[in-house]
Amino acid sequence: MKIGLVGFAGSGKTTVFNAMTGLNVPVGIGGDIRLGTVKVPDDRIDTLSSIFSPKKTTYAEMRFCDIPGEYGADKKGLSPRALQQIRDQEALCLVLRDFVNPDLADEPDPTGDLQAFSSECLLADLEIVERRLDRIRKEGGNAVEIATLEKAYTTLMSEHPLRALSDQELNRELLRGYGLLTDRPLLVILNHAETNAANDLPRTLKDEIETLGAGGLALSASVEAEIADLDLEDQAAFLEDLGLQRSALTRFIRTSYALLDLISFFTVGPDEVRAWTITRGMTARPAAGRIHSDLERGFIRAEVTPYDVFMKYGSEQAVKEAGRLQVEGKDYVVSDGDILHVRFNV
Ligand SMILES: Nc1nc2c(ncn2[C@@H]2O[C@H](COP(=O)(O)OP(=O)(O)O)[C@@H](O)[C@H]2O)c(=O)[nH]1
Ligand SMILES: [Mg+2]
Repeated sequence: MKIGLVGFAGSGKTTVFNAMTGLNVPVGIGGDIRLGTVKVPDDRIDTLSSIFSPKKTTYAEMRFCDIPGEYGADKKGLSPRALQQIRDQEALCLVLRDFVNPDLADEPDPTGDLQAFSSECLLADLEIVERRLDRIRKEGGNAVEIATLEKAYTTLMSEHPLRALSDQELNRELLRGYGLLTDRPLLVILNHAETNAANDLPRTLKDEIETLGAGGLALSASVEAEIADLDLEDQAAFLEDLGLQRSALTRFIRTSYALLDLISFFTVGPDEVRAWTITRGMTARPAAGRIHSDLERGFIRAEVTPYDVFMKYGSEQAVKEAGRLQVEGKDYVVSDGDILHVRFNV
C-alpha cells in the first residue's frame, strides 16, 4: 500500500515526508524520488500496550513516496517520468503551497495549483482512454468495455474526474489495468505558512475539493517538521503557543489510512501488542494469513473481542466470563479494532 506525495516543486512535499518518516531528505526544488515507512498512530494500541506491558509494541505501517514532480520539457505540465511515478501510487496526496517560497517568483495560489494539477491528470487520462477507445472500436471489441470507456470519455471531456462517479456509474473492474489518475483516491493538503498553522481550509477550496470527490485538510509542514523534532513535553507547549490541539500529522496519516480503505485488527499478549493492516471487508482466514501463512493454512477459528468490548470488561478473562468472547469461523468479516486470537493446526 503506497501513497504518493505529489504536487508542484517547492510546495513542501519533502518537508511533510521528513516529518512523517523521521528521515532527513534534503529539501528544496528537485531531488530524487524516495520511499519511506510511516507508523500509523493509534490510541487503542497505546492503551492496549499500557494494559499488557508487552516486550514489544508495533503500530500499523504505511508507505509514502515523495515524488519530485519534475516539469516536462516545455516547462509546463509534468514530465512523462513524473506521470509514471504518480501512476505507480495507489492513492495520491496533493500538497498545495500556501506560503511564500523565496526560491519561487510566483505568489502562492493553492486554488490555481489544484486546478492545474487536476487538469494535468484529466488530460493524461483522456489521452489513454481516447487511444484505447479508438483501438477497441476498430477491432470491434467487447461492448461492455466500449460502453465503460465511453462513459469515462464523456466524464473526462466534461472535466470531471472519474473518482466522482459511483461504482454503479462506472465499471471500475474493467479500467483497473489502465492506471488512470483521476480515479485514484485523492487527499488534498493545504500547506499553510507557520503564522496560519491553526487555520482550516477556506470555504472555496473546501468546495472545490468536494467536487473532485477528494478529501482535504490543512497544516503547516514547517510546523509539523518542528514538532517532530521536539521532545513530548516541549511539543505540548509549542502546540499551545500556535493555538493547535495536536500535531496535524496524526490526522493526516489516519485520514490517508482510511482513504485506502484500510483497517487494523490487533493481537495482544505479553510478548507483543500489535496492529495489523487489512483492507475493509477481509475475512478471518486471509486476515490470519497476515500474521503468518501457517495461521491461514491451518486456520481453525478466531476468538474475537472488539476493542470496545475489551475496554468495557478490562481483561480477556472478564470478557470470557461475561460470555462476550466471539468464536468465529473463516468467513467472519474482520472489523476495525477487533482483537484476534487465531486457533490453528498445521
Ligand atoms: N514558510 C514555510 N516554508 C515551508 C513550508 N513547508 C516547506 N517550506 C519550505 O519550502 C521549501 C521547499 O520545501 P520542500 O519540502 O523541499 O518542497 P517540495 O519541492 O514540494 O519537496 C523549503 O525551503 C522548505 O523549508 C511551510 O509550511 N512554511
Ligand atoms: Mg522535494
